[in-house]
Amino acid sequence: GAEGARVISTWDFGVPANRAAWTVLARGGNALDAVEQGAQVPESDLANHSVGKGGYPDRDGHVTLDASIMDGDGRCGAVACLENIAHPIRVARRVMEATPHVLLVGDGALQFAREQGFHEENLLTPEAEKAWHEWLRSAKHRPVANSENADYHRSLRGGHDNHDTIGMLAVDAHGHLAGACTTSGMAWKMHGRVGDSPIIGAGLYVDGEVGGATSTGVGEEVIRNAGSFLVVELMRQGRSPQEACEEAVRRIVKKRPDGAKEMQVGFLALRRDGAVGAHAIQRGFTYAVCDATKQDGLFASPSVY
Ligand code: SD4
Repeated sequence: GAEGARVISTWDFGVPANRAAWTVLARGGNALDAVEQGAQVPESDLANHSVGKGGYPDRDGHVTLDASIMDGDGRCGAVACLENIAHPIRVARRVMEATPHVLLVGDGALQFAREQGFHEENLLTPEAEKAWHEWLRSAKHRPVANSENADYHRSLRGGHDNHDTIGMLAVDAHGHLAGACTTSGMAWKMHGRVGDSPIIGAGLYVDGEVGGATSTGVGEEVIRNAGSFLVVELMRQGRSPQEACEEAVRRIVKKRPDGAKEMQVGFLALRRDGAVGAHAIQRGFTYAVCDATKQDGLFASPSVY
C-alpha cells in the first residue's frame, strides 16, 4: 500500500522521474530508494542538457556534475565537479553510506566512484560539444559574470525547453522523507565552479520533523541565501510550504534588486504531511507531483514576474 506516499520534482521532466520513483513507493519502498531511482531518469536522458550525460560542459569543455541526497534523519551525501560518471546521484548516496564524509569533489570524488565500482565514460555528447563550440565562437572563452550570462538566463527564463536541474522530494508510506538533487550546473561555467545542487542547505535540505526543499536556477543566489534550509526552517516556524517558498524567493530578489529581473530561481517544498509549495522569480517554472491518486500531475509554479 502506498497510502500517504507522494513524490514531487522540478520541471516537466519531473513527470517521468516521478514515475520511476513511484515504482519504489507504490510497493511500500522507502523514500531514499525512490528519489535515487527517480533522479537517474533525467541523468540518463541525453536530450536533457543540464543533468547527467548529455549535459552542457563548462567553458573548457568538461562536463562536471553536482549531486546530493539527504534523508529525514539528517543523513546526507554529495559530489561536486565530478567527471566521467553518468549517475552522480548514486555516487552521492555511496558518499553518505560508505564514508564518514558528506561531500567529495573533483578527482577525489572520481577516485571514490572508481573504488566503488562505477564505470567511467565520456559524458560529452556530440550535440553538447557542438553547442559548446557555438558558444565559444561568440563568447571567446571569456569568463562571464553570473548576472551577464545572458544565454543561460534566457534559457532559464523561457522555460520552453525545461532543461534544468532536477530536485526531487518524497515521503513514503511509512512517513519517511528523502530528497535528491542532480545537475550538470550552469552551462559554460568556469572550470571548478560548483552550484547549489550539491550543497546541503542550499540546493537540497530535508528534515524528517518538518519536510524538505529543493531549488533550481542560478545556484550562486541560492547558496548566498542558504535557500533550501531557509524554506525548511520557515516551515518549521509554521509557514505553509507555499509561504515558505515565497519568502525564500523574496529574500533572493531583495538582495539582487537589479539582477532579479534577469535571472531565475525556483524553490519546491514538501511538508511531511504531503503538502506542496512552489515559487519562482520568473514565469515558466513547472513541477511534477505523483501520488496514489494521480501519477502524472504537472503544475506551473506561481512567480514574481
Ligand atoms: C546550478 N542550480 O548549478 C543549478 C543550475 C540549474 O541547470 O538549475 N540548472 O546553479
